[in-house]
Amino acid sequence: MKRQKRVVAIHDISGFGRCSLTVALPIISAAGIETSVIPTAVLSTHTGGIKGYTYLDLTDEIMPFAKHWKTLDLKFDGIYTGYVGSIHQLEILCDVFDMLKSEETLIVVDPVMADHGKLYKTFSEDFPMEMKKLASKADIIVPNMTEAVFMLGRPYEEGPYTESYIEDLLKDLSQLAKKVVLTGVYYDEHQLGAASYDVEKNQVHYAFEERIEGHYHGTGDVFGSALVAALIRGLGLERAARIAVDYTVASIKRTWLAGTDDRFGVNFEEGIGSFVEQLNK
Ligand code: PXL
Repeated sequence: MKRQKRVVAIHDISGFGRCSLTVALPIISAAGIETSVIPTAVLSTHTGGIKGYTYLDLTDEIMPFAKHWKTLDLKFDGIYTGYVGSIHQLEILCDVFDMLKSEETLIVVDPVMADHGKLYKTFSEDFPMEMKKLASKADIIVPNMTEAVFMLGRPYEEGPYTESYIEDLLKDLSQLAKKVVLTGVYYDEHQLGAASYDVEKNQVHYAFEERIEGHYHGTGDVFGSALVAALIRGLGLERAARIAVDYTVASIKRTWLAGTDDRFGVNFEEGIGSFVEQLNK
């Protein structure tokens, strides 16, 4: 009998606001993958535009989780990290990767820390260079345009971008990890999507969709979780990125039509069935 795949998602858990673990857990589980979690912090909401959130730091729990799991001899097909609360946590996670990975483990790092040219306000200026160290331990990295340039120490540029700009960025990012999925790519105002690059195949693929106005919180986590689910289900990088873009954009569209506050995350729940159908095709 085929063994069920198992992933560990390492993010914070924000009680309200549909991001990090409240997104990763349902999406990856819906794909039929056993999803374990290491929560890096517990917040009442995410930190993006909502004031007064609570924050319980769980730094001291991360290594004990990993050490306990080591005694259980667990095998992970994937390790997926997102929002990491501090530089100290990044250092711990480098060790956790070494403890939990095996030859078969796919390590996916989404270097969650910035968007639209700005670092999230909880992070200091030296955070991107420390995140770069974690990213360089990954098989696949999933930065947005801001995170990509910040890790490379380059200035942020507003789009629309040119193909040569994007492909140059992908090549530089591939010094960190052999596969790169760059989000927030656009060549004109009507479309938006992801560019993926596999250094071994030397291939760049694009997955574009219609651009929807507004900036919805948590879309990077919907995208990253869908990408991880598709890759662990055995799909190739190009197909996985296409499915993740379609699912994310459909979730944004549904949320936009409903007129929901953009800080409250996107309605990915009502599209989870169609997402799984795409994986099963
Ligand atoms: O979706 C990214 C994210 C995750 N977790 C927390 C955040 C953010 C982005 O702001 O604040 C706590």
